[in-house]
Amino acid sequence: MKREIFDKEAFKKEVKDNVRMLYRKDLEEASEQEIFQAVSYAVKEVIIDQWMETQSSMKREDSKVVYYMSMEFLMGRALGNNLINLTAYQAVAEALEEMGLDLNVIEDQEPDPALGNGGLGRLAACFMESLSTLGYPAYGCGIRYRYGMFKQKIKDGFQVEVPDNWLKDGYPFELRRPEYTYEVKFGGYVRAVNTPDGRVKFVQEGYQSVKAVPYDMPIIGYNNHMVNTLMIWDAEPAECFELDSFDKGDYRKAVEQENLARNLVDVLYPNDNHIAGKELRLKQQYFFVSASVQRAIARFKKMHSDIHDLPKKVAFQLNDTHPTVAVAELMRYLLDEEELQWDDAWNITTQVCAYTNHTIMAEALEKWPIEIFSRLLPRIYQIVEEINRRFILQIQEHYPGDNGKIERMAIIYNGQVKMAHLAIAAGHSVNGVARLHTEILKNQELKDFYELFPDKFNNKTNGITQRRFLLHGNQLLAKWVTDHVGEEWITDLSKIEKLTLYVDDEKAQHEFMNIKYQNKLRLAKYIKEHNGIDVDPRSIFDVQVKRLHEYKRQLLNVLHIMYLYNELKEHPDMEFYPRTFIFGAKAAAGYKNAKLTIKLINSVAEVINNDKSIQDKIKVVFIEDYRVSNAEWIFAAADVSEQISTASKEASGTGNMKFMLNGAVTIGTMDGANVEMAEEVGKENMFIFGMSSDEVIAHEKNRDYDPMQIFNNDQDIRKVLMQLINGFYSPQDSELFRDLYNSLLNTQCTQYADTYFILADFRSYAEAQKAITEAYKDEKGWAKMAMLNTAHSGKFSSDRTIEEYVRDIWHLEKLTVEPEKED
Ligand code: B1H
Repeated sequence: MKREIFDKEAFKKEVKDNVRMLYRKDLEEASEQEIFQAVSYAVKEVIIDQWMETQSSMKREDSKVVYYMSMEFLMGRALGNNLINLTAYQAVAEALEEMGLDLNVIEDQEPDPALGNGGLGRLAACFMESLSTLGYPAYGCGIRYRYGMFKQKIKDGFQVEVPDNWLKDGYPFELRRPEYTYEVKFGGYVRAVNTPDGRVKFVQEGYQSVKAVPYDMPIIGYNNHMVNTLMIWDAEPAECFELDSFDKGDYRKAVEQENLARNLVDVLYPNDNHIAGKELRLKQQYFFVSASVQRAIARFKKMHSDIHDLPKKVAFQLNDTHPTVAVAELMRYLLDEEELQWDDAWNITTQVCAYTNHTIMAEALEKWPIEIFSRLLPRIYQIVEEINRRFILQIQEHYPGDNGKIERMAIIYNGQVKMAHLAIAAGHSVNGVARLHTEILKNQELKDFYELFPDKFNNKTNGITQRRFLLHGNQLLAKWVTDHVGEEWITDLSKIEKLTLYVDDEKAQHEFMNIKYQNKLRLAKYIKEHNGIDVDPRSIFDVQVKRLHEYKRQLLNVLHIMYLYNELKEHPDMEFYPRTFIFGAKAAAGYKNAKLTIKLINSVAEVINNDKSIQDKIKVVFIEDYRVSNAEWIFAAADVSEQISTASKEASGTGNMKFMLNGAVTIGTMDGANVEMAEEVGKENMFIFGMSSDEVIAHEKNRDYDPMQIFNNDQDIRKVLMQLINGFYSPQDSELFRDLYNSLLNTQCTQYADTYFILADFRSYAEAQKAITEAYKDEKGWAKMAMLNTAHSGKFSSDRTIEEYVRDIWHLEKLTVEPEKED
């Protein structure tokens, strides 16, 4: 018999006791936030037992551990998912109901821990959850930003950023671990010291110290008693590490040191696919990497005496280049603290480190000016120089006389440290995040590196956790799926394929679409509450939610809506199936065109939603503050999923998979993981349009794309673009959208007009949209298509992705956690 984790009565008492202990209140007096805290602490009790059991099993088995190093972990709320994974969600919901409390309302009190921007950070969160569910020992290593991703308010249609003070009420699912505090050193200089045994030692002097204090968060596996740890680092002034002997009594330095700690982890840089290149960012990187490396090695050394065994017990996965200083930090430790020889240290480092590339966008490639890098990290810079010197020798040996190779591949060149080159030279594995992306890396972006190190390159197509994005986010559909195929899909998503048996079954079709309808009602209510807009749940819910970026082409989507509106106005009697276009997107605070696109969407919404003459046939909704918690509802309610990036630009995408799992049909380009989705579900069950990545890349090479030709030859497009600059959507200021217009047509303003081929793909997009309407009108056909999408989403579980990382890169063993015997 399965052990009941929650004794209902005991749990109820615990919640009441917690309210008393924490707030000196009775339940009736407590606020919703206080009740959330009390419930969370009651849940934490159970977690702590399993957490301790897991840690002791890991020690007992002496398991190899992966350290997933990432500047971002976009966790989203924990309470609901913790309960789901403890298989206690229903029991707790009932217990609370008996106390007159609603679990949904309590869940809603939790702030979204948003320590990430978008896909890259959310992927890290899905990976952690899958690692626990699959039973693999892992630590996530990151930063405990005091302010996460900003909250987005929309004022007059413009985005306004509001700080996200997620820690203000205290976060119940974190645990401060001051016993694992480490010192991280910045600045100063390096002195070579002769040791008595005739060697040279390098010591950093005149530096400033920061104390790194970890907070651990539990990552709960599904129904398996496994609880891994996410360690996120806080910075504190290093009052107890004294300034080293040279600086004793230097008051100014002491103050500087204190200030360094104060703002180090204040805030997440809110850029997606774009590097700000700020000195503070490099400090953040070294800060959490150095602390994590120290903790990993300390843990290893507790159980092992020979540092050469490190690769047998430890793997570092670098989530993009952001934590790549880990390579040099590990080298520093092995050389300076362990006193290994270079070759020995290098051998260990390469076996431990592996690198994932997440983008080919040029503005996201990390390069640090050597002035900043060497000043901030003098010893690390020395080591990178030596890595570079040896790497160049290797290149010269391979390609004698080919200076082009050195120019393109060197780690340090033109006064910059190129982090991707460092990661590739120093890691044993380089992976892309979808097959197409990996091929582009091998054949274009990283061609030289692929030629030199073909064996390092491999693909790991991204995935998502079905526990959050179906079991928690879409409970109606989850239950329905379980009723039809059993509950195995929860831990083995490939089993969801059995749904194909039902795709022609009218009753099943009806039930499936009715669940979609219920989820649309839920979202419609949310929209009414937040936007004050009435949307028709019988209209097609056409959704684009993701970070706002020009390459993701939200602009193509709005331009098409403007075109449809023009059509409706010109032909009032045309047949038109009602559509609700739903957007959600945050723009980086300094990204002008992205912010202007948000304004355009809202302005178009304003005009169209208030035009009675079109009888509500089009509605446009911009959902404020798109984040993990409301995303779960949005995916559940979508009919159409917009995945319309310029082919070759979206490395993978993961939202695409969340929609597919929830039975939305994709309109998309052959980009990122869309390619593999089409392979799984069949192109006939998606709406594919636009140029291929090869075509895009060819145009970029030949520089032969001229959007002006399209503008001149296509009246509908011309009309839409004119509306950007004639005040049609901005009567107060007809120049408001000029920059968007210019981005499409004016080569004076951007190096290449229409960099993302919006006009080139417009017609093909419009055709695909038309085909969607036709398909939707066929109720049975659509139900079948939607079900097929869910049924063929099995490949896109992050469980599958993690199994591939384990098999090809990390080589971990599964751990079984035995529940402790009860007395
Ligand atoms: C992705 C980023 C990213 N790729 C720099 N690169 C950042 C780059 O703060 N920064 O400096 C932040 C984020 N994010 C995304 O990763 C890709 O665009 C998606 O296509 C992909 O699905 C996701 C996960 O692999």
